[in-house]
Amino acid sequence: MSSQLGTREELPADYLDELEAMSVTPLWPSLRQVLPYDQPIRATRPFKWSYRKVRPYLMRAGELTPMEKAERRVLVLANPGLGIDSMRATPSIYVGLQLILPGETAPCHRHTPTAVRFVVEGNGGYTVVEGEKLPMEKGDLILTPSGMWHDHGHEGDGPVVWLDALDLPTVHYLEASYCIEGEVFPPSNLPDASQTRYRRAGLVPFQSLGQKQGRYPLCRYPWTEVRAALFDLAAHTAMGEIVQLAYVNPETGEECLPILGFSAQMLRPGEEVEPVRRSASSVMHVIEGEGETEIDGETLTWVESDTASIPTHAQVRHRNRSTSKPAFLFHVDDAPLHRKLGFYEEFASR
Ligand code: GTQ
Repeated sequence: MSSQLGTREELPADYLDELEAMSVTPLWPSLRQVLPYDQPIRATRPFKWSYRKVRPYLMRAGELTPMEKAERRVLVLANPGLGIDSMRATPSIYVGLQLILPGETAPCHRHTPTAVRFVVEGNGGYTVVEGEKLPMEKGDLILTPSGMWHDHGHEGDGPVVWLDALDLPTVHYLEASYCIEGEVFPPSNLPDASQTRYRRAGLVPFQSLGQKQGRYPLCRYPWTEVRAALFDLAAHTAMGEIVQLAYVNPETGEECLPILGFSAQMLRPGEEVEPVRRSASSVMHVIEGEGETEIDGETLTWVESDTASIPTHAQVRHRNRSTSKPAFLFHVDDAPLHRKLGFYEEFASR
């Protein structure tokens, strides 16, 4: 380790002024801010948003702001450690709760950021991605990859709410975030690809081997199937070992999307698990159940539909508080980006 580094105060004022006039700055006084020892400096706080608390304000937004004035009626879950205006739950993950009321439509657009939706409550919502109509039932994961036209609608009764997760912070940071408005695609009458082309793991349409689709092949992952698959995995996994399934591209087996990754985890009644400490940041959303998550020594308690931020490099422990019912968590992380950038890491427990 190098010895104590020099500070700005040790430098002559005229020297610093002349550097600044040239838009030049010395590195060494700030070096440890950008290259700290052993672990990154993390502004992101372990933080939980209670759905019970936020929901009334989302419903109020439904009264205060018509869809024409919102385009997307969303309350953004902004991590207090990152500054509420930066609209980030973690350095790379944007999440918001979107409300759509019966009969409403959210206009068709496409944008450079990639979005996914995870349905929180209500029936009858749908997203159309370039003509493919994707039903949105509680727990379903719906993908709208970068550049694909999409609009939302609601044909049922009562409010429909979903959690949006976007890679917006990274795309915006790159000064590459923008959106184009378009005409609504006429939805096809066909069921979505999760019900037709990709019914089971390990099976893909034969023709797809010869000619990959230009577009992302599967934009809906129904919760009923993910939940059943978690039960089957749990039946053959020792207690205390992690029961978690990653959502992947059925044609390549790789992560669905370039920046953010998605997975679903089951905690059996009374179970406590400690996932491996990882370099990636994440957001967890409670699909079902009640419990608590300890993040770097801070305990967040949670119930159904709550959402929480987990900083990079955090030590995490999840506990299902119920001794009779399973709990299910949906996770969004930025591991795909870390892997692409070559610095994804998992650490042995301390
Ligand atoms: O539904 O397309 O939360 O464009 C933020 C930006 C949702 C959407 C958000 C968006 C959308």
